[in-house]
Amino acid sequence: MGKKKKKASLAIDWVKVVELLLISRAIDDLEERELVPQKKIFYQFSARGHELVQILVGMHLTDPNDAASAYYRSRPLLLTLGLSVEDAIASDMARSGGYSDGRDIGVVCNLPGVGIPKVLPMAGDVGSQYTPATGYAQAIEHRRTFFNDKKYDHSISVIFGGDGSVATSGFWSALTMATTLKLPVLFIIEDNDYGISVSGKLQTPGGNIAENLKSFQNLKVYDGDGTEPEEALQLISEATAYVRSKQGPALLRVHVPRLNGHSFQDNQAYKDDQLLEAEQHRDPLMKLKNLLIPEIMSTDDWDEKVLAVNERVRKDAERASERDEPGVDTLYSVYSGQYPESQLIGGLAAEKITLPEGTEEKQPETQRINIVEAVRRTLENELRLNDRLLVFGEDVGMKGGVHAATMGLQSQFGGHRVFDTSLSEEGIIGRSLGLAYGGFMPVAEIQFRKYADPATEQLKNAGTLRWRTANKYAAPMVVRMPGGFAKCGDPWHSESNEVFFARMPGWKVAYPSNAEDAAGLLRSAMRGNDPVIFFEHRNLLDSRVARRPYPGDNYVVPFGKANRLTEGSQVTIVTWGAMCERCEEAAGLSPYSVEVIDLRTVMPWDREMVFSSVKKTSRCLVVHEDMITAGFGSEIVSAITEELFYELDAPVLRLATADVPLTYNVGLMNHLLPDKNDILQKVEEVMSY
Ligand SMILES: Cc1ncc(C[n+]2csc(CCOP(=O)(O)OP(=O)(O)O)c2C)c(N)n1
Repeated sequence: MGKKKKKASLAIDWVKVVELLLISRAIDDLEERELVPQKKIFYQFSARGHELVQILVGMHLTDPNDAASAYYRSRPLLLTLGLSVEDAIASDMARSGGYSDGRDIGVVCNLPGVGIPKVLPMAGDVGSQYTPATGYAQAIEHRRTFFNDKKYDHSISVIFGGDGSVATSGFWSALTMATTLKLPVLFIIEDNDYGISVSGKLQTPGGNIAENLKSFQNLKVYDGDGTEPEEALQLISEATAYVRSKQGPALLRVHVPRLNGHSFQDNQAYKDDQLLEAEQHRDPLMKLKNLLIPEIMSTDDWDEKVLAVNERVRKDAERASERDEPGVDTLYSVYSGQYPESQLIGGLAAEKITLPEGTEEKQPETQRINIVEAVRRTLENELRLNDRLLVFGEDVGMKGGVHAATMGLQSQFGGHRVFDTSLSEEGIIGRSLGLAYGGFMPVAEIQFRKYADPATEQLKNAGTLRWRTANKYAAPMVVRMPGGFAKCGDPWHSESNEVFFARMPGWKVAYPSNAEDAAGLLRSAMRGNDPVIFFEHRNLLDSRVARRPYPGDNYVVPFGKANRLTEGSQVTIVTWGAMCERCEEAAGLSPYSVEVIDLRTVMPWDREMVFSSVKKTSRCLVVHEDMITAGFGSEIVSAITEELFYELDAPVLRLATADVPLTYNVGLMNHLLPDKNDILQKVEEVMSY
């Protein structure tokens, strides 16, 4: 018996490794040979060639609070961490249960371990796995350092990706976060030289990310062959031990072959025969067999195992196919209150932490404050109330934010509660997801609404998270963002475009028009269990008209509850944000009796109040600042027309900005924005029918 083999046999349960690898192969075989051709499965990605590394990593995730962020080729990892074969196949067949209860494709995985290592919810976008998993590492770090929580003392976050994924902005954003903050993250790059058909040399110069990152500060780099059992084990043991020892992040690149097409449909015509054959010679299953036979297993043992595994997988597949079709009970449910129970992982609710509900009764102070101060005071109050609440973003720390809404909070609560981030919006929102998974309430600032664009992928995924994991995971968070016109406009700082978020399932959207509502809505959002976009209109931040007395430390404004600004009987104006002031002024000057409704939240919006007002007036005008085409006003007009057609005496009209951005030139900007004269004219028009 070779010396090397003895060492390997002592270090890990190789029989278990074999068993898991055979199970993974048997599932791939069954799916490819039968279930896909029979059209029982539509998406099939084989893990052949990648399994050994994933299984060995899975066996090193031993801490109850470890987390892994997986990939569509990660089934061997999930099987190692406890996924049942039946669940794996049921997910692929879109049957009930599984990862998503039939909502998502069967390779987009998650495994919500509570008190055991978990697999964070994957998303279909390559590269999107990196920043949430790094945010989870920040949660680990925060818990052990500032809560002195011993349960997280040795926990780590592990992220899997392919050679193609190292070109994504998510990868670089996460790498920056992990290395600047020295977080307990292990990046594992399963490098099979191809991203579908594209060479790894187009993803990073020379094709080897480990080589290129050797001089990256605060990053320990490992590189080796992911098909050689002992070498892979050595690398994985060292890399996981390094990250567990709190020395900082590490990156492990393992070279593996992809022993099949990218997915079932891919025939690999872009690889020549020589390469295809050479890849088969690197099969880790064969290398494992050579290592274990005869020292640890006999050939008969091996063959018996193969038969037993195939038999078991076939039985589990039958059970999976006998499972019910998923039900429709919660098919439309995207918010927390729409499910009978709280999510298993994410935010305070999953940890059974409850905050006071708050009250709609005001306890107003005498002095009027502006929106900036209302936001600052509310953040301050909630930071005091809830030690899981974290405030972060670009410049929110010592500077107090470019709009001064976090002024003084860092010195009061410390740099661990109120902190600056690197300049990556994808990082800010991805981190928020990870922090939420780790049991925190993230309150992120995006400096200007337009600069949320780079975070779109993470924002969308945060919104659909609850739905696509069938309420297993959720990421409640608040994302504050100033937008809209100010003393001048421009295409970058003045965008409103709230409709974009209103169309992202799972998000609630607040757009306060005054300081009192800002305090109440922000508090509602921070004590809630859903993700919220919180607009802070630039022109209202310090405006005289938006000032109100601070309504008290427990004051909340529920979402979906509009505010009637003026009572009227002849025409209803529905509006929100900075247009409220203009509509109210126009109502005062109008010869007609005008009812102005401030929606306060556009998602959800108060259909009840709007409909009852329009029933009374029979005429309606919707006014908003955002561009007119497909703006949120279109939704309101459609809803009123559908519901109240026979009650209307005139078509429901819209007044909004034309379909161009606002301008730097003040005269041009004012020309574009609806003003009180435009509103009066439009009221006249709606009354003229
Ligand atoms: C943002 C995004 N762009 C494109 C795709 C389509 N796509 C899916 S997998 C893939 C290749 C990824 O290659 P790699 O990271 O090397 O992983 P491998 O498949 O080789 O394991 C592409 C382009 C995607 N899912 N997401």
